[in-house]
Amino acid sequence: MRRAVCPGSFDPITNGHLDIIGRASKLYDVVHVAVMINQSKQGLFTVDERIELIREVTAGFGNVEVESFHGLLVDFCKQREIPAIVKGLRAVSDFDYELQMAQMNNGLSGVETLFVPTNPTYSFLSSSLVKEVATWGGDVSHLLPPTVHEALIGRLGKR
Ligand code: COD
Repeated sequence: MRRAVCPGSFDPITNGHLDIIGRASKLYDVVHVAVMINQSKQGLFTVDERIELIREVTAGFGNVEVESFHGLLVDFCKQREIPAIVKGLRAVSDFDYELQMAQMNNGLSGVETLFVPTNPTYSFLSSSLVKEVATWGGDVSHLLPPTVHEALIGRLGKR
């Protein structure tokens, strides 16, 4: 069984994330989506809400498992015998930090990182940018799956 993990904060999942997870799901038998818990970062959505949204929008792929993890990504991989991390690369600006993490993770445990070039339609897209634009009333409906967009508008409306 060939396994890989797509890790992230996913606060919330965007079409950019979904594109990478979908492409990984064609390359691997099982793709684990790991919502990594960062206690120093207050999210707009709780970890459980993010998991729920990811499960809903990845259900159609048929081979995606979603869970949260508190700790090092390499420990998540070790516990589940996952040899590969799949990451999307948006731009050269992503590369420096992604390379550092890939080398650190490989040095810590031997896990490999595979980079998938972003779909050009989503190369500027991040969860934080989507939240900022939506907060000020900008239209981000084309950048998120419909259920995620609905949840985002609902959450921002309640604040
Ligand atoms: N197009 C393509 N890919 C995208 C896009 C897009 N528009 N947006 C995001 N992605 C991909 C990228 O690969 C990105 O890395 C990933 O989705 C997740 O993105 P975010 O923004 O949800 O999450 P980040 O960047 O906050 O995630 C960072 C991690 C949680 C992966 C990282 O901090 C981590 O591994 N933490 C665990 C603790 C750990 O092991 N630390 C040591 C690291 S060496």
